[in-house]
Amino acid sequence: MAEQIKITKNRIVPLDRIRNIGIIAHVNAGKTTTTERILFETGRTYKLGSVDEGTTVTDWMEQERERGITIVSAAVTTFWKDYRINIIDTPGHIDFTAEVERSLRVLDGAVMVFDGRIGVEAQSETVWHQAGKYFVPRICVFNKLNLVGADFENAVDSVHERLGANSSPIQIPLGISHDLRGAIDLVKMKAYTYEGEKDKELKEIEIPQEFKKTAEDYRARLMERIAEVDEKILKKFLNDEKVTEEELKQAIRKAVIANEFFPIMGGDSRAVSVQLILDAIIDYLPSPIDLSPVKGANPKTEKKEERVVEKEAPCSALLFKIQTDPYVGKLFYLRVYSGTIKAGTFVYNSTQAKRERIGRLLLMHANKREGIEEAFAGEIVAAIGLKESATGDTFCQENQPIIFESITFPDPVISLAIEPKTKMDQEKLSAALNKFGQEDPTFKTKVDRETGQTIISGMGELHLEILVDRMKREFGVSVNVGQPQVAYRETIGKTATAEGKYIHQTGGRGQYGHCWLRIESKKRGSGFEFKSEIRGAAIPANFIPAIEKGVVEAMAKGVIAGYPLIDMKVVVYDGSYHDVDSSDLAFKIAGSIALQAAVKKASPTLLEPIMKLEVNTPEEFLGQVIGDLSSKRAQILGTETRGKLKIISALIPLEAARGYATILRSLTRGRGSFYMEPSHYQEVPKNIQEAIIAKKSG
Ligand SMILES: Nc1nc2c(ncn2[C@@H]2O[C@H](COP(=O)(O)OP(=O)(O)OP(=O)(O)O)[C@@H](O)[C@H]2O)c(=O)[nH]1
Ligand SMILES: [Mg+2]
Repeated sequence: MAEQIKITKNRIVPLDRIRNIGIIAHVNAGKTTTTERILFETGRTYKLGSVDEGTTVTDWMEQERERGITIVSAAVTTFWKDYRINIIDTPGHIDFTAEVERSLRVLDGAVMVFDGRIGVEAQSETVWHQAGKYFVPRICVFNKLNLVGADFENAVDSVHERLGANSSPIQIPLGISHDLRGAIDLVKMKAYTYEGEKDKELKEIEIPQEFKKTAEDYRARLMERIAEVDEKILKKFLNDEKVTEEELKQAIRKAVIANEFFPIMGGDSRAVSVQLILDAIIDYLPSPIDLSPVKGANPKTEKKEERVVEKEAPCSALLFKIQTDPYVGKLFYLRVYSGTIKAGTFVYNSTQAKRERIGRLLLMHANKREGIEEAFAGEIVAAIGLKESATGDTFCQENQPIIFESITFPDPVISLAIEPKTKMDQEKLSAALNKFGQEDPTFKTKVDRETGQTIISGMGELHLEILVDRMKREFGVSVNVGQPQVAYRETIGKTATAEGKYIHQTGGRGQYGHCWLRIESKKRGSGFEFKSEIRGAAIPANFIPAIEKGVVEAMAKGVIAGYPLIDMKVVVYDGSYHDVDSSDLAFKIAGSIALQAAVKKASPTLLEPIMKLEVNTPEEFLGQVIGDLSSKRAQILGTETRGKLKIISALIPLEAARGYATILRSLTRGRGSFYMEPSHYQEVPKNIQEAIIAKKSG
């Protein structure tokens, strides 16, 4: 049974005492470790868990515990000094980027964790910009400063250099590596120390003599950076007037919330010093009201509208995640922005213009939950009982509709053919695929027209491997798995028009669907657009959605090699109908026929995923590594030196980068490492294209 717990006896706190925080970072930086220690320090867990032993609260899935990585983001609630802190621990692996994206969409602030031995890494940059897209205020934490090779100075510089962020430490470590024993707070100008990882107490002391000069220098730098963005501090700074602790704190807070300043701190995430992170979250990251009012658009008037973040306002919420749960069915995660949502009542899904009943409401704490009657502005809760709502939908009061900006997810880049081992597995497989499709917007599935095989696609090999593993464990499905394939796309090169006719009139009621389509190429990454330019009565308006459906279905199937068509605009501009014989079905088929015909005339072409690649290698192997990349259709963007390593940035087709881990290992005798993530889609060179199409058509 799912454990029932009392998460929050005193969950209702004033809005300015709520923090909705995400922990985000490069893979393996220490997010889960930090979260676990936070739960320990705040008394939510009595025994400190460890990623390495598979005993943390937030990595609760079997696969997470076995592999020591985070796969799904987990929300936990905790209390610190009368503040309620809701934390979402996110995965770092790029294959699970959807989890980060949706978390960032609904969080008010983030703690960005970096490895203090390396500084800002390639993926840190990606996550940083992802957070920037949603304007999420961030605190930078460098952890693992207790380990050999930790270098705080270098880490601080890397934030400036690689992220271009206005940043400065608000705390510096007291000692480094084996000698790390606390931190110095540059706002209070006090030191905080502890003995070792087992120590439960953080003691405030005067700054030790040998650290005074460094602390003063760093404080001067902090003042300078804050003066750049705060007039009041600037004035005092120029006049050499004293700035009080409270004034500085308020100025930092204001600048952080405005995304104008990013405070840096650091330490050991496995020590009592994470209390300092908790204090920083309270002091510098926004509460829901700091971000009030929230903005959206009225679906009827399309005018911009706002909602004040308070309990009494008209309700509004965003559905950011759906998760199937073995005990209660589907959990729909909502961020409530304004007003109050009550269990057992109807809310309006303004994105789909449908009413939905909220059966129950739950507060989540990793995989534990507690039933509640009402959810208030500022909260993140899970609802049960919704039927048709999808990730990214807005809920609101029906007579005061608003739609918030939805969430966009990247396209899958890699696919895998799977085959159920027995007939019984087939049925269970459908259930599993259905569930994964709903939970995970970066997971897609389809049946290959020629082979009849089921093709699943996702963000990377690890992503698909985990899903196949979950099929086995959660659904008891055994499947044969093929080799991973690159997920190509199709698009068109020019405008074309074509006719689609589906007309059968042989006694009784016939079929009559007829339309003319014009298709136009769109900018890469801009997606699909459908428009009707039908004037007069060529086709009655009620059949237009059926044509669109036919178009969408045909696009999903592809035309030249069976890969989905993307980045195009489809306009229906003419056609005809029959009073009796016309139906949705006939127009849908006509739409599909017209689309296929038009694409054939529009210079169709294949697109392939291009990956952003960063390789770290000792200098002695630089030549070989670059040589190898050049032979793989890679485009070298540049090389730089970081410490003893050379860093190569490149763009490389995913197809050419397969098996790169093995290749790099042999090229660099195991001393090189790399990071890769999807960048964009690009046209496949014609000669390769022909080979792919030939292979596809047998
Ligand atoms: N000594 C030390 N080890 C740490 C610290 N933070 C994390 N670790 C170790 O680093 C490894 C990765 O830590 P995680 O907390 O799983 O990292 P993560 O960022 O959650 O990883 P993903 O969620 O998979 O991206 C584990 O072996 C931790 O024990 C730290 O501050 N000090
Ligand atoms: Mg983790």
